Amino acid sequence: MTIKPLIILPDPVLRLQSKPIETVDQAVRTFADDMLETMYDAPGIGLAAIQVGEPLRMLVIDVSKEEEEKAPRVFLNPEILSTSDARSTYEEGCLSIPDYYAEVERPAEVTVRYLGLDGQMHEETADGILATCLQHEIDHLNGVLFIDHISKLKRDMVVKKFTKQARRVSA
Ligand code: GNR
Ligand code: NI
Repeated sequence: MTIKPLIILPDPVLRLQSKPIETVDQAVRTFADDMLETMYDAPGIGLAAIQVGEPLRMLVIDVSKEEEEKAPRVFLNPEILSTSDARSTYEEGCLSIPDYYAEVERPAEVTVRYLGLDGQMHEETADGILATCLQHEIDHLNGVLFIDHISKLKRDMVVKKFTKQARRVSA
């Protein structure tokens, strides 16, 4: 098991379109384990493969509460089949945009189809933080970040701050 370094804004890698996973083989299972370990170490409640530099349609999620047992989930090639008209707002953060949080409104419920590590297709309707997290992660697979859902003024401020920070770090 390996903790992988996270890709941070404004790295253009975060804007790539991720590619479908063709077969569930040992390499895919090992990579899923590495992603889970990286997510728990961060810590975060979700992680998309592109956040560790792999443009693959894989995401991991664990929305269990601290006092509960761990509930690691792996979604391969997830697709949103439908969304509710009802919306919900959560304060979102992203491991690729450390220490920045903003409220984002999204559909309150989503039905997703995905390939599991068992090699089978699954369908599931999610609500609450799982619905929000699935949408946040599926956005990553399409090169979309949660700051794309806030005002341009706020987004420009965040991108500018992280661009300056990246310049300082590499200088
Ligand atoms: O750890 C995370 N927390 C979070 C909180 C609210 C909405 C979405 C998230 S996902 C985020 C981890 C991450 O960046 N996943 O891509
Ligand atoms: Ni994120």
